[in-house]
Amino acid sequence: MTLLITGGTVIGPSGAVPADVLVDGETIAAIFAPGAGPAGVETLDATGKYVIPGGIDAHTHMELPFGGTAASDTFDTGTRAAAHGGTTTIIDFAVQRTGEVVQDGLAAWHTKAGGNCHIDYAFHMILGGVDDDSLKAMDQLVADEGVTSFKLFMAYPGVFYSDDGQILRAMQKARDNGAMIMMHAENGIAIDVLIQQALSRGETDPIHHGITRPEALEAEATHRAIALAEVAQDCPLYIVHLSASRALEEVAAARDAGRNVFAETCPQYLYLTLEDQLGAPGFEGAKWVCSTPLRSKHENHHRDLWKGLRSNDLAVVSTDHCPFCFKDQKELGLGDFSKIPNGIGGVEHRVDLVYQGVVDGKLSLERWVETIATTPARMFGLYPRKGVIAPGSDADIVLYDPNGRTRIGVETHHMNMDYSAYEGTRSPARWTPCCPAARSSCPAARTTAPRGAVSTCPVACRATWCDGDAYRKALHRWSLRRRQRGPAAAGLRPGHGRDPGRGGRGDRRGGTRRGAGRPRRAARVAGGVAVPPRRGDVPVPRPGRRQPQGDRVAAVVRARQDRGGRRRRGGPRAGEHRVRRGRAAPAQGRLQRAGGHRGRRVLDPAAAGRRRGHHAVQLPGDGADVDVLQRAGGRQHVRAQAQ
Ligand code: DUC
Ligand code: ZN
Ligand code: ZN
Repeated sequence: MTLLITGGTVIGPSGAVPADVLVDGETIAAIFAPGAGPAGVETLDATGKYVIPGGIDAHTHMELPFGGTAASDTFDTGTRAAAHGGTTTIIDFAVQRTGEVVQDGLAAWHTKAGGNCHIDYAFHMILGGVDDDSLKAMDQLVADEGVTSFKLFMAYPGVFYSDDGQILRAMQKARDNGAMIMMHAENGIAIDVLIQQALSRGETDPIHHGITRPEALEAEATHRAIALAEVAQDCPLYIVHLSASRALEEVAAARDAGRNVFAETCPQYLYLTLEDQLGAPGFEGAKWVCSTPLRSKHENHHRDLWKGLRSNDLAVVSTDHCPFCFKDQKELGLGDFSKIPNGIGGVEHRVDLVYQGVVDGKLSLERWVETIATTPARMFGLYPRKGVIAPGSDADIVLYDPNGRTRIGVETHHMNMDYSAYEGTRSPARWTPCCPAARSSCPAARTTAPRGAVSTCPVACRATWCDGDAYRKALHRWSLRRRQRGPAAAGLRPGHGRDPGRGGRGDRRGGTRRGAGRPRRAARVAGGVAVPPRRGDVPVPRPGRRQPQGDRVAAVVRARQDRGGRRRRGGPRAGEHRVRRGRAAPAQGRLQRAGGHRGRRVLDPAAAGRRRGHHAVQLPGDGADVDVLQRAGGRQHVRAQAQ
C-alpha cells in the first residue's frame, strides 16, 4: 500500500524543499516535485507543515534503576511519550553493573524493552566494570549484538565509576573493534569530597547538588577523557550531556586539532538554570537534580551551547531522559540532596525545545533536523535508514506544524511523571490526528493497540564521522584490514573525510550553518534537469527574525501496511545509484541477505518521474552527499516497535 504526503516542505541537511513524499509500505519510495507524484494513491495533506525525519533520541534511560528507585518511565510509557513529541527512535542504555556479566545486562534490557515499545529502539551498553571479561564482551557485542557504543562514567564512585586505567583499556578495545566510547565526564572522586563537605556544613538543599558539581570538574574530566582517547590512538569519543562552557572549550579544542571527538548536549542545559530551577524554594529544586547539573545563569552557558550547536562542536541534542516522580522518588532526598535520584524527563519535548532555537534565530532549520535526527543516525550507525527523508529510508516521518502550539505541562504530557521540568513553557495546542491510512502507525492509535512481537532488523551501516587526520588514520586502518582479511572484514567504507556538520572551522563563527562551509546543493531532478529549491507556503525561519512561537508535531507517520508481520529488512532501495554507492560493499552482505527479494517494491524515482513526464525530485542528503566513514564491522541493531 502506498501513501503520498503532499504539499509539505521537506527539511534535509541541505535545506527546505517543497516536495511530495511517496511512502511504500514502511519505506520512503520516492520524492517528487510538488504535484508530480502518482495519481490514484492515498494522500496525506501536509500543506503548511515541515516534513522531517523522525527524531532520534540517542540518550534515554527507561526504567533505569538509580538511587534506590527506578526511572519512572517504562519502555511502554516512555516510547509512547517520545512518539507524541516527534521522536521515532530511541537509543537507550543497557547496564552492566560492577561485578555483573555484560551480556546478562544487555539481556535484561532486551527483556524490559521487548514487545513494549511504540517506536524503534536500539541500545548502547553501560560498562559498570571494566575488566578482562567485559573487554572481551565488548568484542562480542560489537560482532554479534549490534551494540557499537559503550558508556563509561568518570562519576558515581562505587556505582558506575571507572578509573583512568579502566577507561584507557576500554578505549583501546573500542579503537580495535570499531566501537565508540561515550563518556559521562565529571570528576566523581572530587565531587564526592565536595558533597561530604557540604553535608557536614548542613547544606542539604537541592541547589547544593549543583554547587558540589562545579563546571571545573566537568571541564577537567572532559579534558582527561580526550587525553585518554588520544593515548588510545584516537579512539572515537562522544561526551554525553555536556552542560558547561569550559567543557565545550575542551571539545572544541580537540576538534580544532582534528581529533575524533564529538559531544551532545540536552535541552535542560539550553534552557534551565542553577538559580531558577535547582535553586527553587524549599525542596522544589529536587525536580531539576540531574548530572551533569544545571549551570549558573550568571555565566554564558546557554549562549555558548547554542553556539556550539551551530558550529557542530556540539553534534547532537539528546535528552538523557531519566524521569523520577517528585512524590516518593525525588522525595528520597528530603534533607540530603545527595540522595535525590538524578534525572530529568524530556523525551517528549526535545524536538519542540530545539525547534524553539529556530524560532529564536539561534539555529537554522537544517541544523535543527541534523541535531535531532540526522547526526544521531550517522553517529550510531542508523543512517541512511533513519535520520533523513530519502528514497529507501524508513518511513519514520514527522509532520511538523510551524504554526501550531504545544503547551508543555504535567496535564498534557504523556511521560510517567507527576511534574514537568518545563511546566508552562508553551501556549496551548492540540495533537492533530493523522489520516486514517497512517492511523495504524499513529502513536495515539498504538497506545491502544496490542503489543506485538518485536523483530530485529540488522542495519549494516555502522557509520561515524571523522575529520582530518582522524579520518585518514581510520581509512588507513580500513585498507590494512582489507588487505589482511579481504574487504568484508573491514566493514568500512571510505567517505570524503568531513565531519557531520561539514561546516569546517569557519562555521564556528558563522552564526547559523546556512551558507557556511561547503556549498549547498540544490535539489536535483531525475534526467539531469536542476530544480532550485522553491519556497513553499511554509515560512523558512531566518536567524535573527522572530517567528511566531510554535511548531508542533502534527503527525508521526510510520506507514505499516505490511501487517502480516513481515517487515522489509533491507534489500535494494529506491534510487539504484545510491544503493550501489552506499550499500554494495561486501561488508553489508548480511543486510542484503536478510532483505532478500521478498515482497519489496522498488520504485526508482527517476524512472517514475520519466514515465509520467514529471520531475521526480531527489533530495540531497543520503549516500551521494554524505561524507561517511563507515567504521569497523559493527552492525547497529535497531528493534522495530510492536506492530
Ligand atoms: N545523569 C542523570 O541525571 N541521570 C542518570 C544518569 C546520569 O548520568
Ligand atoms: Zn551520564
Ligand atoms: Zn544518561
